[in-house]
Amino acid sequence: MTLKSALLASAIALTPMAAMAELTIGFSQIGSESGWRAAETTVTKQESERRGINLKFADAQQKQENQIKALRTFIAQGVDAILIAPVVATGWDEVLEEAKDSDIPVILLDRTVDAPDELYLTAVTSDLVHEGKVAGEWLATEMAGDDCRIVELQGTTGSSPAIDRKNGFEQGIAGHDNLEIVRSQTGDFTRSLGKTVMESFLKAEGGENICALYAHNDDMAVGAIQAIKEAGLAPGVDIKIVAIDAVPDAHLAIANGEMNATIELTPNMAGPALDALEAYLANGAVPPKWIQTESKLFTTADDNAAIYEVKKGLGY
Ligand code: GZL
Repeated sequence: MTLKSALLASAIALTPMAAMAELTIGFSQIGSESGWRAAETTVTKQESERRGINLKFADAQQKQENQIKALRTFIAQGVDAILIAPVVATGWDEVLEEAKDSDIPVILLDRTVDAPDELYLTAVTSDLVHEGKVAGEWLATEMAGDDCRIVELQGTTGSSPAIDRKNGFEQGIAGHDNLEIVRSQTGDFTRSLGKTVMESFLKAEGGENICALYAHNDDMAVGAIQAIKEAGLAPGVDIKIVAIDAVPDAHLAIANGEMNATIELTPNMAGPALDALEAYLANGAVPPKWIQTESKLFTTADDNAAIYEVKKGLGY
């Protein structure tokens, strides 16, 4: 423990609430590419306010260079800690070293980085490979041996969820020779590009030759649903659809028979992150390098209309 964190720990130990209330934390958010991302931002601000934390928020507009600039600004300002959702997995070593040299703990939210783990305090994420595997296994069960030509909408190129969810899905369908991924392309986690790329899949393959869509997030799936409808096909029936996030609009699509399954990703990564940070700063409790959030499968068997009503007011 460095002198700075020792002094901070002693200050917090003496007046825990007041000291937490004086914490200033920099948050480098990717942007607002999806409903889930918007919810994560909302929840992070709520969790910070609840703890009396002064949160400095920086929206990177999907650009890594903007995140690196934001981190350097936070370091220059001498913040007490940094939260970052890293848009891609590589290119962080230098700026994370700078944060470490300044004794500023960094916590990763919802995505990981290809960097030595001593450069960050902990990562709060789901098991992204497991999410993809659950999606693949769901489709294998759903198809029950029938042939199925699958198209895949990948997340942001080079991001850990795009890499891991693709690998996980391939693990989930492994051994099922009736399942084949015939097209796979990034939709960058957005509805608009998800729609555009799905239109190109339908044109290239012919809608009647596509059995299922696997999208790395619900927003791309919702965009694809629009494309499938405009092609005169029934999403959820002519083309089975499985995705990840479990945002309100995914539950609504499933309730309406236009989508078949989604895997939930909690938008509350900040709660566990700030709890770990509080314990670290207060008494030097070093958290595990990975704080895993749970993943739950939702299908047509669930009361998606009711779940939609609950979730739609939660900041998505
Ligand atoms: C996954 C997260 C992804 C969401 C998308 O942990 O990084 O980013 O699944 C978001 O909705 O764009």
